[in-house]
Amino acid sequence: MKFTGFEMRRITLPLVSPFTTSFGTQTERHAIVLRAVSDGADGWGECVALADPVYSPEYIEGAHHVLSTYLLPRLLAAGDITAQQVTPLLHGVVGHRMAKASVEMAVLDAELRATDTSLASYLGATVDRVPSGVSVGIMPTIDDLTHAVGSYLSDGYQRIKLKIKPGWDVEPVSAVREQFGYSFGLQVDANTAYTLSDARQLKKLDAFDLLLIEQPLGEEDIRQHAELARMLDTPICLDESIVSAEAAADAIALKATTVINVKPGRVGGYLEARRIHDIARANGIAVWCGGMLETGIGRAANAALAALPGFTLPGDISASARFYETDITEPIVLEDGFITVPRGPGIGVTPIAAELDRVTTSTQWITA
Ligand code: SMG
Ligand code: MG
Repeated sequence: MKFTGFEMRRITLPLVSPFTTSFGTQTERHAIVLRAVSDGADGWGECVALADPVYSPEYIEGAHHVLSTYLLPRLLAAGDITAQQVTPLLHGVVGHRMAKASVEMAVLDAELRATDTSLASYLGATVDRVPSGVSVGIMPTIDDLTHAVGSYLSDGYQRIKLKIKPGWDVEPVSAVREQFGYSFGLQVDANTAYTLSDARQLKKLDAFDLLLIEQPLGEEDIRQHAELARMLDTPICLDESIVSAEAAADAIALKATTVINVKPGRVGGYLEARRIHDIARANGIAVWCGGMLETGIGRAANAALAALPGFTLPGDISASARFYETDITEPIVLEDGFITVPRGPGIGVTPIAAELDRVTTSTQWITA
């Protein structure tokens, strides 16, 4: 396809409640919505970089800059392209995977819409709905936490993930198990907040039959994760560390991870995400789809990815309402604990013009 331009919108969506992780509290989601305009259909992409470089080196202002200055001009200069060519074309720019992922997503969506194919069937989805999990932030008190967990369980969420950090780990997990029992999947996510010297504390989590502990140590601590994995019964799941299929293959080979959180943004796009799924599956490693507080655009696309056969654990793909009062697409909804895999052309959802306008804080066009 030949792309004539990209519309980049900066958007701000208020969260229904503050979301606290080991690296800070968010009260609104800042994102970039990208529209690829072509000689065929238009395509939509979303950049999942956070406002600040606290989860990974990328942040929204930087993503905007690299998109407008480097990535989109290179793509527009390339002429006729396919989605498969986006990553190789942008290879000369180092890093910036979340920014690159948004470009590939918009191009892929346009391509699939033009051929009336859904992202789900293009990727190789084998199910029509995916089990839904919810990520629960660090709360001011244990009471606040159990109240939130109780309400998500009554919504029907099949799995609960608790954010943890030093000082907020064994106590919240124990309180949730005590109050709600063992009949649902429970896991924790530290977002790199620990070091190997915390192994004894983390070992205490073994008592609560957790599905996994996500990214306890630093992004680059692959060997130390392997050491920790030998000490714990709870499976280690890497998130931040897995930035590519190569990183996934290495972490698996080094036994640093027995489960992988796949996030398309973190790894540079849905095609790389599928590669990680394939590598993990070939190695008997379970994967699940992570979340970055996506709008309906990313949420719909993540549901398509999570429908691949290696995604054997519930993902962080919750309903739009978990974070947003009003989404920019038709809301993604929870039905009996599942999210329906969109089967329309491309990502299967389109932003509602008035809603998108309402949350847009600035718009920039990059043209050929
Ligand atoms: O989209 O449901 C979601 C958020 C899931 O906890 C979530 N994401 O490390 O996995 C993770 C975090 C990254 C974003 S925290 C602001
Ligand atoms: Mg995580």
